[in-house]
Amino acid sequence: MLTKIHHVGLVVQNLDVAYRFWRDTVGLEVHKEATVPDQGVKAALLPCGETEIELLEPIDPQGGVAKFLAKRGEGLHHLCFEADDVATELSSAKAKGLPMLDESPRRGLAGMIGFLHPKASCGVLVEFAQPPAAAPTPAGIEVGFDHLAIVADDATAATETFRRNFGLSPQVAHAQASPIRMPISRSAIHFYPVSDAPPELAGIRGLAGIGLTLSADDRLQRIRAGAPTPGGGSNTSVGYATKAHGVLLAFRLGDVT
Ligand code: CMX
Repeated sequence: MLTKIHHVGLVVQNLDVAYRFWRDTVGLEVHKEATVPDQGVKAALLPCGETEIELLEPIDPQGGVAKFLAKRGEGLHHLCFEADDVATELSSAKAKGLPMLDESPRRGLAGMIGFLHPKASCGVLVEFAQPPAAAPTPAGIEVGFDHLAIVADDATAATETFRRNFGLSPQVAHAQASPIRMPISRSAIHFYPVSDAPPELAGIRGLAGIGLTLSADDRLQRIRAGAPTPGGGSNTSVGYATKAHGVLLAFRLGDVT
């Protein structure tokens, strides 16, 4: 079973530079940092509510992450679901005929992991991870993970793919609306059709942005001061108003869980 979004992977040029935004401005803590030679990265996990932000700095110029950075620049790279049994999830994906990158689990920063090919999920690179032990959400966190935004030519077809592949269901009230919201645990994936995506997400296909919940307005002001505001958005509950390290961010003030 897939239980939640374990992390969202972001490619950055340099971890130490990225920490200035994600740790020092947003206020996340670096929970783990390690070099993962077989993935060609130095990587860090920063808890954000019950999810984590994974920063990936390429260390192997021939690796997939280095190629991604060269072609697309810094930005959202993959979505990782937590699995209670990663081997079972990989076998089940294989049995469904999905294109696989890993047919059996291997060790990664987040525990035992395995990847599906992006072709399996509307161009979105998806990982499953089984962490070593169910880690409780750290206390005192002031920033939560609200949602991940995906833009697809046909958002309804994309949600059907995510239903088939990962067992997610659209929230009933959102099934005919835009975005279509597919909840998982305490967060959600929002699917926008290209024809009705917010202007900030125009021209993007696949992973498009993330929404964070902040417990205090002064943190929002700090983030705004620390990163440019492409759309000039001023509303705290709507709009991908800040872009940092290639990632469009939306904010909502509320309780962080
Ligand atoms: N999301 C979606 N598509 C991606 C992608 C990504 N993150 N990275 C590459 N692609 C696409 C490319 O755009 C390209 O598409 P087209 O053929 O339509 O142009 C295609 O995949 C091939 O890209 P490439 O640059 O030639 O790269 P490779 O085929 O060598 O590798 C991939 C791509 C996804 C197979 C490889 O990166 C991979 O095996 N990834 C899984 C492992 C991984 O990403 N590890 C890093 C994170 C580790 C961790 O979380 O611990």
